[in-house]
Amino acid sequence: MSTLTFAEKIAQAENFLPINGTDYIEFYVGNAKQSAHFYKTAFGFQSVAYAGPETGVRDRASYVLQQGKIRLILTTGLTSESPISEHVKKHGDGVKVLALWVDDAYQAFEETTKRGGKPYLEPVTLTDEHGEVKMSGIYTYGETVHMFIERKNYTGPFMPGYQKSESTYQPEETGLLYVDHCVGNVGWDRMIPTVEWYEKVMGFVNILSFDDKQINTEYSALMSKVMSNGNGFAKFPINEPAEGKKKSQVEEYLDFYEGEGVQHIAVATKDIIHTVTELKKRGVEFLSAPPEAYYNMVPERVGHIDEDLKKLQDLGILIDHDEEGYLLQIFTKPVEDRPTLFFEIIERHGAQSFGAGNFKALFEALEREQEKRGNL
Ligand code: TYF
Ligand code: FE
Repeated sequence: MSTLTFAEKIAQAENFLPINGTDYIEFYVGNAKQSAHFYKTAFGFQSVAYAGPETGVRDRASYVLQQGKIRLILTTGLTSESPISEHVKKHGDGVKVLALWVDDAYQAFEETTKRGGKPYLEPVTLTDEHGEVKMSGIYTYGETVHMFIERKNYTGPFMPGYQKSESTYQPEETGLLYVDHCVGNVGWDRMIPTVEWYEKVMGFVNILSFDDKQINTEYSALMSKVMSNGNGFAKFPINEPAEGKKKSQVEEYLDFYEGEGVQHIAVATKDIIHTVTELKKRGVEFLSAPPEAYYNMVPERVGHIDEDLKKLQDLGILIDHDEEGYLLQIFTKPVEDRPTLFFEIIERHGAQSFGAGNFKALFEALEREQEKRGNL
């Protein structure tokens, strides 16, 4: 066991790619109008900006939604030849872009591509009456992309090419605040090369590892390593399937996504009881709660928590702790028909870890769903 704290590990990261946080997450979907409606109605996002035929963009439609610091873009292709439609045909709806807010998009491209990053978008400067946005991008695992977004003095709704949304339907927010981490699923023997890619190309450090002995319930086995940048604002755990009694949950993902991609997006809240109550009211489906015995063990396993344990149990919220504090978390079912992307809602009280103490309860709930789908 390493004796360094998370802060000490993170401080060892290189600093050639300063990151201020997640700028946006872009999904490629079959019907962006309806997906945007889902994220507004069910998750409490609000419309910010739009690009499409009405704004002079011919090949796609993109809806920009926001809640707290989280920006989502739902994008669809308008013809079968569109690369966006190709992406959706292969993967179903899923995450195409994890965009990072940087100080210098040209430098980010230069520093990462010279270390072996594969170019996706050469640096460009976009200008309109609201100012300037600079961007560039490189590929990460699968067909997923990291965009680097530099916005120094831009005052428009999102970026040049987008107009302010005209939607008057703005459901109340559910308390989602910022992106805590985004997890990628990669293929067999691909975790180590992906981790090394984040170290070499992005200057990230490995802050936590789980091997298949720790993450192995009756069936579902995986290995995981958490990568972080130098200030902890960008955290990307990487999962790889492992041999178990039956099919790993990561393998199920890879089969249905038809490749590597984003498995879950964890979003932070300051009041998980309120947030989850609201999400459930609006139809968001969560994995089933662990058994009674799990909650009976919490006082002994975790110690004091500020929240009413009974309320957490009623909602099926999981509780874990580390040397620095505790955390509360819960996982949605996949948000599309293919068993691929899902969301995590997380409230941290000091703990900077990822809920390893919940893996057994969580993966048993995941397996109950895998079983229903006939994929175990
Ligand atoms: O991000 C994490 O590491 C935790 C745990 O399939 C986790 O949220 C890991 C793998 C997985 C689901 C959750
Ligand atoms: Fe997570």
